Amino acid sequence: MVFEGTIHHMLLLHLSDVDEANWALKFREALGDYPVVRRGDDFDPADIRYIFVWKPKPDAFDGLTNLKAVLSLGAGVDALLRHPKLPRDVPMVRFIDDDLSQKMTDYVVAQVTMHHRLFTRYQADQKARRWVQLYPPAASESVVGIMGMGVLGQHAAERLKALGFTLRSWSRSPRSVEGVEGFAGEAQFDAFLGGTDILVNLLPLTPETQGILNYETFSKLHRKLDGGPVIINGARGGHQKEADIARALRDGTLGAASLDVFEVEPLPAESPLWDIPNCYITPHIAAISNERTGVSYFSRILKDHEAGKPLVNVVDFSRGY
Ligand code: NDP
Ligand code: OXD
Repeated sequence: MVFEGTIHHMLLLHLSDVDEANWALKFREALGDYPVVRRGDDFDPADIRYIFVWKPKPDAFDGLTNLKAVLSLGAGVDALLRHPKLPRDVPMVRFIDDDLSQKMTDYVVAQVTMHHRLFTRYQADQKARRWVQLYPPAASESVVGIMGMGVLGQHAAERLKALGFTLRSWSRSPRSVEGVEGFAGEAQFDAFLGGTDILVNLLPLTPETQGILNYETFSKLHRKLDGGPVIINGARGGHQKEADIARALRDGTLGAASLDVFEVEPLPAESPLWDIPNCYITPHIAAISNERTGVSYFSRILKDHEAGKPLVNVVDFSRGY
């Protein structure tokens, strides 16, 4: 592939909290003679055509006057969209990847099956040396409600279906997926919750979905089984009200919670959630972007775009995802 005037076409990496040097190495291998630079390198910002970002600093977009696309390492772009200097006239491409979907599904399946099999209850019994045979229901008798029926929600639904769970979903627009009862929009939210035993959150964080995992939501869930309803949040901490989760876990409105994301990350040491036995905490590791597949995905997008093809998986700024 020939890039006209290569010196004026560059990819800039601006990644925080991940191994940027390694990503740069892999991008250089994949892109050949297409220049790849990092923040500290000597380059003219006007030469940057693509910026690949994760947790960008306030000056990330300064001087990038010839930017053609913002490439997001994250599948979720909520933080990026809140960046005060994000150029709103430049398209943003988010990460969509089989490896990422598989990892998120692994997380969701692990948590759903753990709660379905009453793990919280048996762990407490084990600690108390108590032998009480309480039979978990069949998978088909447990209704898993997935909020967010996009790339990740649909992937998780397929795997949970194969395990025999009864499934329902909630999205912004109606979604028709075989074997999944679909609900859409605010008007159907309560009906969706009313039949859900185990609630899985895979929504993007937008002004509409902020704080959606709150006490009122929990009190509308269905599960009457030992322990009560369960929530699993693999999406964003901004979706949840942690004070409400702690209260609901303590008063029995919720039976258990699996949380991968938090209002403040890292979760502060003084958070009450750490000490609640039926709260299962993981440090935002449900689905970490893979360097190999990430470089392959974004290199393909960059090369195609340089060759005149349209960008794919472009974020809709008006929807916020
Ligand atoms: P998608 O954009 O593919 O899917 C979003 C889904 O949410 C769509 O079904 C959409 O509805 C629905 N939705 C959006 N807004 C609303 C609303 N107001 N009411 C009801 N439904 C709504 O996203 P992905 O599946 O790729 O990713 C989901 C999120 O997962 C990401 O935004 C990110 O925050 C999180 N994530 C977390 C990771 C982790 O490690 N913890 C890793 C990767 C992602 P519609 O179908 O009508 O458009
Ligand atoms: C993502 C994440 O959005 O890792 O990809 O949270």
